Amino acid sequence: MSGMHREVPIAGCQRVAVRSAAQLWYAADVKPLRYAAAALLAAVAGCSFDASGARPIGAPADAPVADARGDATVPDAATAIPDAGVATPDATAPPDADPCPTGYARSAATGSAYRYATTRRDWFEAEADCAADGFGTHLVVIADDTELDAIAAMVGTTQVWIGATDIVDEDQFVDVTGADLAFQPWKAGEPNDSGPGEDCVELADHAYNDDACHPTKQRYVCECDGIAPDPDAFTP
Ligand SMILES: [Ca+2]
Ligand SMILES: [Ca+2]
Ligand SMILES: [Ca+2]
Repeated sequence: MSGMHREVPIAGCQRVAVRSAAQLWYAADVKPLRYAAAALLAAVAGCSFDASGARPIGAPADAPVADARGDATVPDAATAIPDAGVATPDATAPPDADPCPTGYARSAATGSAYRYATTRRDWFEAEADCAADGFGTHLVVIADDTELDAIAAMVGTTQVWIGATDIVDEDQFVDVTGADLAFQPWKAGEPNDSGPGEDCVELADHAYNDDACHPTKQRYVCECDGIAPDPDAFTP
């Protein structure tokens, strides 16, 4: 919903205004006047009024909706304004609650939160496990040297899967959110797509290597940054 209106609870007097406005819509035979009459009535009664949808907030779902010219149109379920629902802030939630799932530790250096998973999985299993943590979690996407250092400090020299792959388009590396891979600190001679092919990226001692997504099983790092993974980026 747009921010064009201020939502207020629909008190008794406002319900009457909304109902009257809806009746005016149907009674008036000059369409532009319908809009003006409804808006005026709602305003006088203290109702909030959604100018984009031209329906008083709280109006029944079958109340008329005006387009920009003031013509009444058939209500559309996709654009209909929810009836009288007013979001109430949760007064019990602390304002600085970390939105990331339990098990993630936030890095002051990068602003993201991470989970170092020590169960060995193939790349696909690892990405699925990260994504299952919640909205905005995925295999880590390393954006720059600062984040590289943060992850290296976490895993040492242990090889870990990260959220990068060229499985959809050989040699066109993307991250698991679907963006082109912006930061690519490859080891010398990598990526080499060795053997039957290597399409998934691991961090190995501070640099990248492409490795076989499957059946190679190793540890991995998940990141919580609020960005959802895009399966199209890693579905062959
Ligand atoms: Ca990141
Ligand atoms: Ca490859
Ligand atoms: Ca390789």
